[in-house]
Order: sequence, then structure tokens, then C-alpha cells
Amino acid sequence: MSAKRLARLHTWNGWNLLFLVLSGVLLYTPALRAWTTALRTPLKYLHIGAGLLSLGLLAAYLPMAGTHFDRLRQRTGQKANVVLLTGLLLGWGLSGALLIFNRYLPGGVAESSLVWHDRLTWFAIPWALAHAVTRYFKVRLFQADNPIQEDRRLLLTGAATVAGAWFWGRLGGALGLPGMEKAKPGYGTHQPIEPGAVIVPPPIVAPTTASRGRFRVYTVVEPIPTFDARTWRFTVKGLVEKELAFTWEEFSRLPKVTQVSDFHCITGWSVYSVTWEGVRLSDLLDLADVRPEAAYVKFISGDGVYTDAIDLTTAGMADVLLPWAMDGSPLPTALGGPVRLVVPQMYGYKSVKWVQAIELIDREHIGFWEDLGYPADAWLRKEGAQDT
Ligand SMILES: Nc1nc2c(c(=O)[nH]1)N[C@H]1C(S)=C(S)[C@@H](COP(=O)(O)O)O[C@H]1N2
Ligand SMILES: [Mo]
Repeated sequence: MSAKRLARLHTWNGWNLLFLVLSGVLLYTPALRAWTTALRTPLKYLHIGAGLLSLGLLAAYLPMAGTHFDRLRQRTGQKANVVLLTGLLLGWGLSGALLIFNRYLPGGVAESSLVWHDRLTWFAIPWALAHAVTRYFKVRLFQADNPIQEDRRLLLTGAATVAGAWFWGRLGGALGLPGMEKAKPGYGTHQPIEPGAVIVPPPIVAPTTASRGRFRVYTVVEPIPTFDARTWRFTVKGLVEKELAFTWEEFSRLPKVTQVSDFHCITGWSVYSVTWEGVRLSDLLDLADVRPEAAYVKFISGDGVYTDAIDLTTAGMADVLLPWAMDGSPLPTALGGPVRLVVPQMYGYKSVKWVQAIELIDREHIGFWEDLGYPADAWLRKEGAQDT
């Protein structure tokens, strides 16, 4: 084993890890979505590639590990670092591999892979900083050759890591970073409409079950759009016999259904047993009297950018809703209030938020994320297509 080779591996691994952490944070921090939209798909593949590279570097190191350890002898600190890093890389590798194939795995597996992938990262950041400070910048507080001093240094780095992780945890919780949120969500205001507007509050059913999990608030437009109930309009247009336009008051008085369903994002998080209340899409389409040439329903977000579409058969499924209430409260603005779409059997990117218009069209429409590389087939499971 040559020391040069080890040093080279170490350098490669360091830069690669830096890239992995930076790209990972860019990919998974909801607040950064609006600024990273066009980059996300290539970034995801680069991130996966770098992840594979880090496993390759680990594989290159392992045959040398025995001799390396012999040479380190009493340097407990360095040994601990090597073991820790190996554990981190394996943990990231395993959870990352599961995330890549999350579509073919049970929901809970994807969820815990994502949570652990995130947690390992949040732990690794303060550790890597402490490591970089004590090593790379050669801030040698003690004589490294003295085993007792070495132990003290191990203690110091350990303490710095734990303190850093604690601080980072608090910071992450405050910022709502993925995997670090507090147990109970705070989605901002539960009032989707401007105060002072005269509206009849629709009767909302108290949910029988509480939802489990937390929505990561996604938007591709900053800031999140807000709407005034006095001017808000919802239109149904395109290939219909009767074009429709509703005020907020009219929309909220449409025949209401209540439904409990799960919500899954393709990146791996889920929210279970969400109580949605609102209009069933097929009921609304019946009111508009869809023309026979129509084949797809396109949803247009009030954010001015986001759209997606589903075919008419899917649109006819009983669980496809346009809810304006969630878990017993008006749909929070952050989650798409006043009205969003919910297609429980498809990945979340189909569930357009702040829906303000529906257009019946005769050909396929490529949605916002599909255009940027998301799969055209959004079904959670292929078999879902046959369900009602
Ligand atoms: N207008 C709009 N709708 C959207 C998105 C968005 O960024 N803008 N993100 C989609 C994605 S990828 C998911 S997973 C869900 C997330 O819903 P949430 O932000 O309520 O958690 O909304 C979908 N609908
Ligand atoms: Mo998503």
C-alpha cells in the first residue's frame, strides 16, 4: 500500500463528498426548488453518478484497509474517522440505491430511505466540517504522535461534531429542511383567502383520522402565489359544451365529497390518510358537458407556470378531487389553497396546486416536470391503471 495512493483516494473522496452534499442539498431543499427547476434532472443523475463513484473509491480503499489500520496503530481518532466514513458511505449507498428504485418498492421503504439519506447528510455536514478544520487546515491542537493527546483530540472532534449536529438540527428544524422537520407541520396560514373578503365559509367536516407525515412545500415560482377571494375565478374551458366560471363562493358550494387518501411524491416522501374535501373532478366535468373530441384534461395553476394533464379515463376516477379543505381546515395556501388537484394513485407532480383553470383538449399535454425529465407514466404502480 502506498501512502501516495491513500492520499489520492482521500482527496478524491473529499471533493466527491463535497459535490454529493452540495448537489443533495440543492435537490432536496424545498425552498430551492424554484431556482433549480431546469437543473434538477441532470443534477439528479450527476448526484447518482457521484454516489456510485464514492462507492467505487470505497471499494478501492477496502483492500488497503487492513494495512492502513496496522499503520494507524493507536491513532484511535483516525481509525474512528475511517470507520465512520465507511458507515456513512454504505448508509448513503444503500438508502440511495433504494431511492432510485423506490417506484418498485413498498411505500414505507422509499420513505425511510429518504429520511435516512437525509439524516446521514445532516449528521455528516458538521462532522466533515470538524474533520476539515482539524485536518485539512492542519490546526493541530495537540501532538498527534502521543496516544493520550490523540485521545483528547478524538474527544474534541467528537464533541465538536455532536455540538455541530445539535446546532444544525435546531437550524434545520427551524428552516424545515427535509428529514429534520418537527413532528407537527406548520404550513403557514390556513386562510387561503384575503381577510375582509365577504365569503360564506363552506362547512368542513372534522376529520375522523389525522394525517400522518408532512408535506414538503413545493413551488416552482417564488413567492408562493396568494389569491383574493373577491377576484378569484375558476374556469372550465376548451372542448366542452358549456364553459364554466365560478367565484370562490360558487365553487365552494359545488357538491362536496370527503375522502381519505395517501399522497406520494416521487422523491420518496409520503403523507398518509389525508382527509380531502372538495369537488370530484368527474362531477365538475359533467356540469361542463365534455365534448366527444376531448381526450385529456389540462390543469392550469394560478402561479402562471405549472401545468399538467391526465387522460379522460383517469379524470373519471372517483378519487380524483379538487379539494379546498384538508384535515378539517381550509386548504393552506402553501399546499395549493384555495383549490388544488389531488390524484392519489399518481405521483404528486400530477397534483397541480393553485388550480384556476381546467381545459379540455384533444391531445396529450406534457406537464411542467415531465418536460424537465420526470416520467410520463406517473402511476404509483402500473396496476393502478386498472383501478377505479
Ligand atoms: N403549482 C404547483 N403545483 C405542484 C408543484 C409545484 O411546484 N407547483 N409541485 C408538485 C409536486 S412535485 C408535488 S410532490 C406536490 C407537492 O405538494 P405539496 O407542495 O402540497 O407538498 O405538488 C405538485 N404540484
Ligand atoms: Mo413531487
